[in-house]
Amino acid sequence: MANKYDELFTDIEKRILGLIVGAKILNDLTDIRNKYLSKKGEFSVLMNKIREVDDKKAFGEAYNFARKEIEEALNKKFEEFKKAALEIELKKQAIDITLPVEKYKSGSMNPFYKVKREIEDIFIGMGYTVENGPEVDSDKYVFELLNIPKDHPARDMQDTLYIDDNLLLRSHTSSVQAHVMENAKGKPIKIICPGKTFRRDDDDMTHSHQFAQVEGLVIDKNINLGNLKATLELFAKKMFSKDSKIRFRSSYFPFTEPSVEVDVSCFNCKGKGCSVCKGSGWIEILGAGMVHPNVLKMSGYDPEVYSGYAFGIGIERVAMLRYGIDDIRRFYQSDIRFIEEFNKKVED
Ligand code: FA5
Repeated sequence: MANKYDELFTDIEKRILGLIVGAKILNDLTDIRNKYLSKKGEFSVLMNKIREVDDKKAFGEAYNFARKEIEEALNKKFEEFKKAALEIELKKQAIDITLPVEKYKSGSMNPFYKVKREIEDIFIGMGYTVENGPEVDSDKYVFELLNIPKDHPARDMQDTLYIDDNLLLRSHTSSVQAHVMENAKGKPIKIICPGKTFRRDDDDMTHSHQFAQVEGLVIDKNINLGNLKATLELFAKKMFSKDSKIRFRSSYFPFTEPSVEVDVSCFNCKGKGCSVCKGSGWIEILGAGMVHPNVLKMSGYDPEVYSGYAFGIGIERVAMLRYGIDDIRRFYQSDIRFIEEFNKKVED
């Protein structure tokens, strides 16, 4: 409420309020506070005059009223400055969500390895274990223990790369069969062995001098051709499509008897005939057969008690069919555009 001492404070209050309004930065306000409102500040010391006045209560009220107005104006301005400073800071830190995102580059797996893993998964699902075998092996394992003695014409079909008279780059993963049988010491076997193979083949769209196979070997009592067929049929259905069919064509491998080439119904035309299957409706993917009694005998299994089947699947060929890849050489050229394109296809 107004009283007779109000005027004592009017001028100085106006001056201080003017300074507050004109303050440009936070420090200006601190200076004002120090200069006028600190213990010995110009405004604070006016309180000392209370000693000289007759109505001390009214003087005190007028002083406090003016001081409160100054403090309120000062605090308000402090808040304004703090808010402005915060806004500037927030703007600096703000994320511009309209900026284009930096493309996240993730690597892609070569389709060859995708298919290799898929093949492994399918057979693991059927109870097979995955074995490894040497890529450089001796004549004994690559040929002799597979019933391919020296000078056997079957060697010509797989003419391969020799390190010396005895050591060579394996021409098929079948070389792992005798190793596995040796280690199993007459016990039942159910394995697959994926790996690189090498042949002195001329490279073309479907042949490479280095390629990969998955060998399968099952040995136990009462294993028959029906088991082999059922296994490969399931493999084809899981690998290609549930409508896939397989066809056995009789063939010849010295280490199996009977021997078969296995075709799968063309995934593209469902057996009607198209350019992918060259009009036949079927595509060859592997060689297989019942393990030859001589092979069993040479590795310590009695063929009267044990029987078994084996198969050798060409991994690149399966990958080509699975993803419609037209040239086997694409797998080895490390062309990132090919791999990225393939990745898109799989994810679509
Ligand atoms: C063999 O290699 C036999 N060891 C398979 C086998 C195993 C038969 C067990 C019986 C029992 P073949 O030479 O047909 O068979 O090769 C098998 C598969 O390997 C072929 O069906 C094909 O998919 C692939 N293949 C063969 N040669 C090449 C090559 N040069 N380039 C790419 N893939 C090939």
